[in-house]
Amino acid sequence: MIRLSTSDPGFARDFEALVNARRETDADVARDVRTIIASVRDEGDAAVRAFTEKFDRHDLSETGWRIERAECVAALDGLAPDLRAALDLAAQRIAAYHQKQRPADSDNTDDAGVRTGARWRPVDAAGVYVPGGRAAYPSSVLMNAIPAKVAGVERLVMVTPTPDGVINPLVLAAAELGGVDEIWRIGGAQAIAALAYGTDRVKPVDVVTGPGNAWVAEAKRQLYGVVGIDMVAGPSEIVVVADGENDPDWIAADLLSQSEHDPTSQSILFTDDAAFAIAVAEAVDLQIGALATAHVARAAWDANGAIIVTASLDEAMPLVNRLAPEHLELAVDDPQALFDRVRHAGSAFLGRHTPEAIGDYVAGPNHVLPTGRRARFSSGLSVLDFMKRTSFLALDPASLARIGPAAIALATAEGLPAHARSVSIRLSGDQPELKL
Ligand code: HSO
Ligand code: ZN
Repeated sequence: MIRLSTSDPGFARDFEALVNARRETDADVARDVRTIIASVRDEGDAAVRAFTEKFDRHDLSETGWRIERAECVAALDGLAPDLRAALDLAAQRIAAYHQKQRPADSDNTDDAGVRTGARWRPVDAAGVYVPGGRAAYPSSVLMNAIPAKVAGVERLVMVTPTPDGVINPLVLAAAELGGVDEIWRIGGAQAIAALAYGTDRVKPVDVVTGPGNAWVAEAKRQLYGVVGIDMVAGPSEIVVVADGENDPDWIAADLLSQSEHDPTSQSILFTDDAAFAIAVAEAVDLQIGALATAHVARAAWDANGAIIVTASLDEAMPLVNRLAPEHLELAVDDPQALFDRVRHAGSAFLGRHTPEAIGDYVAGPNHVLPTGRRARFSSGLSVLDFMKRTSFLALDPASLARIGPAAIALATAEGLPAHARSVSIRLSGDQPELKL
């Protein structure tokens, strides 16, 4: 963890180093991923099966390629009642929030008599990637699947690796609640390639969403264009802006909630109270050892954690905007005043009683959010990621006569006479001669 203060002489340089620190894996996976994608494109299921055997250590022809619906229903029915109730609450609240994101179509006729508008429709098929191992989160299944279903996607496909053949029943239960239509026991870059190109077994989809490891992220990046993607996600991060009136234990817990995700996660505290900064650092050290995830949280906090003391919380806000964090907590009495100054953040958590973790699970907004300063130009996963817009226009003789001459002028200036002619041929009056 580094401690900085805006009053330090070298602050500007140190802060820029923090902003620019690369936490995403440096492993050169691009070449391996390119090979995997090419094999799946050329050899289809045979390649997917071979990569699954190599990376996940099971033979799909023995374990089966798909997980049947009955298995998901059984997983859901088998949940402990309190966990079932929690998952139900999460699903309901996520669905309610995302329902309000459904975009409105538009249809207007302007002063020139031209009718213009836009119509939104869902993609036909979407694929959701769900990691295996440590990051196999049922909450993420809901966060990806529910917006797709709210958008109206008819075929929602989930892919998830089952290393050594082991399936996570919580993920299956969440898939059932989220309305997933098809599940394949495949993962890694080979699963993304199968979804993008399609194989004999796995029919292609139009959009792939969901978090994954470096191979999955790279496969999404390389296949973007063949298929739509939500974003390229990096390690989790949180910025907490807190005054000295907070309980240091609460704020320490919030910082650790993201540090425990991954050794590359980042947690940063801004405070205007130097004594509080020390109290939080001590509270983190006390709490960290008691976590079952201590090894991950400690690695992340040691390598990427930061506590930054500012002269005022106002002074912190431009620094927060520079970081454009995935999650931003504003732990003060009047969070709205600070929030009004936030320009870049994936999701903001307002007030002392809004821990980030409540948004990870049950509040309603999506927890798939831009990381690595991508909140400068992008937003969390939404219903719109599963929809696209068709614009439309309709003219009649009068409106074409009003705006057509300008199109002819521009077409002529661009040296595109057929464009000009397709307009002029419809206008009454003199037609330019077609010289053949
Ligand atoms: N905080 C993570 C999402 C998550 N947290 C899932 C717990 N489970 C996204 O940044
Ligand atoms: Zn989380």
